[in-house]
Amino acid sequence: MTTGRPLRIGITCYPSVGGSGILATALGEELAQRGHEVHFISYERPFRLATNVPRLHFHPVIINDYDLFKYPDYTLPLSVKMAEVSRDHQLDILHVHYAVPHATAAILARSMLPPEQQPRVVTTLHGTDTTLLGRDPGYGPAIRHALACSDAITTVSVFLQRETQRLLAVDTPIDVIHNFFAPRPPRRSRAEVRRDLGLQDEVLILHSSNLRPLKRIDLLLETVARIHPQESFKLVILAGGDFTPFVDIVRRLGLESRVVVRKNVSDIEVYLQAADLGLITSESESFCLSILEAMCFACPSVARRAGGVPEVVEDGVSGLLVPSLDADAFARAVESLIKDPIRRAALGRAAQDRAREKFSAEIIVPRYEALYRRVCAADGKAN
Ligand code: GMT
Repeated sequence: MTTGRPLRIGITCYPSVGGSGILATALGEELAQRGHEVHFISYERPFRLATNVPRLHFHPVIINDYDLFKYPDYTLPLSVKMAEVSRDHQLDILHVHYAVPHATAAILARSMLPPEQQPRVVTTLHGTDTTLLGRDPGYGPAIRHALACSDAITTVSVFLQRETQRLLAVDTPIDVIHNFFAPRPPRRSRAEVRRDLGLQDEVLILHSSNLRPLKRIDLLLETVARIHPQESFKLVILAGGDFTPFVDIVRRLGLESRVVVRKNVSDIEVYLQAADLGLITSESESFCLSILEAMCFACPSVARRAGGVPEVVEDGVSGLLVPSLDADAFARAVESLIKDPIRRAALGRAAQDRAREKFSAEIIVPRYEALYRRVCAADGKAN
């Protein structure tokens, strides 16, 4: 339960499969459990958002399709809905996850309201909103403006804090609040899931991502094709995107019997508890929630040493980090853990301890609450 009066918090995020939406959803649920009123505002109900939870509300943004527009606009209807929810529910805070277009919409929403009805705007940057869109001349100035107008900015890693300062020249202090993951009890047993996947003694390697180019699915497949012996593992890909472009690579590499793809899985815990090893071949990650999800189930990952990943995984202690995007180096690291179940289990235990000590809801959610109270106290709104 919260200390101080419960807050009224609006949260906007992408509702579909993706780390920023998962984090925002979990944060909203945790805040509601701690006694705050939480209002999600998005074009769809976030896919992991529980129903029938006290103090948790969802407000859909309706987008009309006008022939006049070549490209449908989301930012304006979103800002109108944000202003409406802020006014009707007297929001203290509008917390937006992923700057584009959410932060811009929040700033616009706030300026539509009279001063006494304006919520404080907190923007959490998750990754490519800085590292990709922040570099784009068509977006960078708008992102910088929205950040400058936000009452607080957070990033999910020190890496992303520095990149935001470097690429967007932001003067406002940026708080680093790492991600957390609050696993739900799996709805099926490990043995059952492994049986369904056709597994016997093979090591289950798990990859979970939206499959975008930055995730380097080509390298992931190239890596597993180089693991010896091939019969020692199966790779399960939890795909939050279209896998069709990679089917030919699977065929060319002769991986048909080694790779299982599951699409748009919402109860990822079912697979996390069945996995032995995570494999992430992304060029960069500001944090990599997928690694943390696996850590919570004592499953260590092999990943590239880049971006914010070293803040999550200590190389050789709670996982293995590979210095470059090299399929052989990834394959040797994975192979070493396939062959050494005792080391794998030790890394997994350390990963789980680290997840609990550094990246649990108990540690992270109070940091967001403290931030909300700080920005509200700045104008005497909530104490
Ligand atoms: O930034 C993105 O590409 C999308 C975003 C998402 O919604 O999954 O991913 C980012 O946010 C996640 C949650 O904070 C992080 O775990 C991911 O590392 C980060 N992705 C990148 O930095 C590429």
